[in-house]
Amino acid sequence: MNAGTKPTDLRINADRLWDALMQMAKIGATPKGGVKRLTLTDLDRQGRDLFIAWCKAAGLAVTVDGVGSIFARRRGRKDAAPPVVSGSHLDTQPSGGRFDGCYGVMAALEVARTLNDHGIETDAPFEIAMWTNEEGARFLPVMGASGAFAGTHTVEEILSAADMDGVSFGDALRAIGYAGAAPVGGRPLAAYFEAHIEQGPLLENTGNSVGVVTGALGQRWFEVTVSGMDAHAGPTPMHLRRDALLGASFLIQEVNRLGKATEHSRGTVGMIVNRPNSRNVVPGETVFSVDFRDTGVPGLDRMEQGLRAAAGRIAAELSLGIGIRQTVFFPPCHFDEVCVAAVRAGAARLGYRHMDIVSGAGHDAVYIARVAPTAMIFVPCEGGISHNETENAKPEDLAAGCNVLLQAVLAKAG
Ligand code: HGY
Ligand code: MN
Ligand code: MN
Repeated sequence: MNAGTKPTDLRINADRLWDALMQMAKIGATPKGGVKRLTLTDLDRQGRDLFIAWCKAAGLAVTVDGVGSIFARRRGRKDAAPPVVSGSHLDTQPSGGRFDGCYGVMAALEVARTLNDHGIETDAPFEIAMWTNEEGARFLPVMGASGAFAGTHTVEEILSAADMDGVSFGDALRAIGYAGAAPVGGRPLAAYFEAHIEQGPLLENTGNSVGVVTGALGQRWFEVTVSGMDAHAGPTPMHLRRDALLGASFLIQEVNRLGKATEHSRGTVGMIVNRPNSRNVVPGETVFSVDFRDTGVPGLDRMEQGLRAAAGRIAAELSLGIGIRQTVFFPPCHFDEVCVAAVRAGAARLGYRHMDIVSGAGHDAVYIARVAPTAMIFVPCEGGISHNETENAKPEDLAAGCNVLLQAVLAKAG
């Protein structure tokens, strides 16, 4: 480090960070300016290859674990010590944006590049983590790889999951050449920090550049299967039908009503498959997703009970079978006080307007918080829009969040 450069004087290279984001956004770029880079597709492979090339150019040692998560390690003076880790994900939603996930991986890379620029040696090693399949858009469970690292899912559970075409996670992982040899989890981390866009409107509406994330909503997801009977849309009288899609429509209304019942609760149906999905056939089967979120488990329980009660009524009224299978559950999480304080101190020291905030979205940090002291850093995104191709963020806000990340990492890595 140049003599006289105090750690608090350090700043990341905002242009290099923006450039890395725009380079990565080219892989899976969509006509509306978003990114479609579904996990374990060839586009994901291209993004992973580019990320690894950048890590190697920065002198980092790269390993891949058994569910495809990538770790890029920068040596520390005490190299046997547990590493300080920062990262996020490179997979996107089908209509995703340029920043969700990618920002956290590129911000961690920018931290490593900045430490290199200034010849800084930290006590603890610094590692960048790129977690496979955070989004859960192609394979359940959501955040499956960071969950496996934290022991919330077995490796077998993750590898055996199948997508809508019946392709298994393990086969897709091998097909892109990222079935790594490193064990999944089971090693200590000194701390984990994840930088991410807020994906909501709070920071922008209150004029804050940085969100000090204190925790995240709990989530409970279901797959609902409504079974009726395929029938001809003409000769079949209305009162003799067992219309699965009609039953699903009443349940979908109920999910929305349950989500609206309190200020912090959320209820969403995002995915639906209707069979046989033919214009003149009464649908015999409809399968759809339910995503409940709340600040407390009692709220999740309330919504589950409401869903099951409504299903019982609708099944009886319309002579349908209705199956409800839980696919994801994690309680609300509270991040580590010391790590949260390091984020808050970094924002204050650098003079950024900041506020404490609870994440409505799940993140890999939610699972890593179970095995390591963890905190997150949010930056605003335009209009709070995300999981949308128009997702946008300002270079100066992305730089601010990355500068805070650098300070938090230095505070923990020594
Ligand atoms: O669904 C979520 O909260 C995250 O985007 N996976
Ligand atoms: Mn994300
Ligand atoms: Mn997302």
